[in-house]
Amino acid sequence: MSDCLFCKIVAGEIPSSKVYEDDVCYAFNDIDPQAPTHFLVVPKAHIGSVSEITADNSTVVAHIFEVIAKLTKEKGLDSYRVVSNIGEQAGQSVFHLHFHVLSGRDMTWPPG
Ligand code: DGP
Repeated sequence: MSDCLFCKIVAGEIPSSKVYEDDVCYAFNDIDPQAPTHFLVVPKAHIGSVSEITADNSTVVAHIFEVIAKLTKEKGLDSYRVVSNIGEQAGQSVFHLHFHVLSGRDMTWPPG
């Protein structure tokens, strides 16, 4: 999508601090980190949110979770949180599917 912030980051049109990249997904550090480690993993192809996942595109999500498991192992993170906000009331501000990976501090439940 031409007006999507994360599509522009994936395309390299907006700079980002890259954590990982392959043919399917791109991971980069969050601009406003909420924990000592806070990166985002996004599909390269535009999907608006979890609510747009279907049988046709769900393999991308399985792949992203494999990547999260790999990256967190590589970083030595054995406790972390994976979050995806869906819709404005839940806190979604960028409407391109993304998974927050947060680690390095005590976390509370339920989230605010
Ligand atoms: P959410 O609110 O769940 O949609 O998360 C969007 C996240 O994206 C938020 O934690 C801040 C981050 N973010 C917004 N704009 C940029 C940007 O230009 N660069 C980077 N690296 N992160 C961004």
